[in-house]
Amino acid sequence: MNQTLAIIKPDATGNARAGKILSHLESAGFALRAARMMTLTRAQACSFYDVHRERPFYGSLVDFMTSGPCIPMVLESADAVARLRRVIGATDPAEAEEGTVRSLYAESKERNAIHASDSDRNADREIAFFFSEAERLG
Ligand code: 3AN
Repeated sequence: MNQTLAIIKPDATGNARAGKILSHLESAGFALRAARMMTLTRAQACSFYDVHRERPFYGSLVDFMTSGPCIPMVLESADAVARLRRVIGATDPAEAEEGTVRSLYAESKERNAIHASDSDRNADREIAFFFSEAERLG
């Protein structure tokens, strides 16, 4: 068993999709180990997405991610990082495989409903960004 970080993004909390997405993830076999609802500050969003600082969509991404509440969560399963990436689908919902979270609930490449860590190393960093050891092991 290992853990990964997901974030239900502000588009999904804003259009009442958060519960459906969480249910989808639990039905796909992930155990919810920690979660909270919060509105990211600009400093938090900039830091979280620092790897994308040079990308043309960075400013817009930070605007979107601070536009409303999001729900960071720790999910656990065997092969959690790769499995969650498969379950959420491609970044662009138009390219996401049928039945994936993004094909069902995302609006666009930017407003794409959910984030998931893309490597074990980033999962460790992203989990630690939002949750203390006590919160995720409790
Ligand atoms: P993923 O979330 O599938 O790992 P990344 O890491 O390439 O995708 O991008 C991080 C986030 O940046 C995406 N979830 C999306 O919200 C946003 N993003 C990526 N590409 C674009 C784009 N071309 N236009 C607008 N936003 C984008």
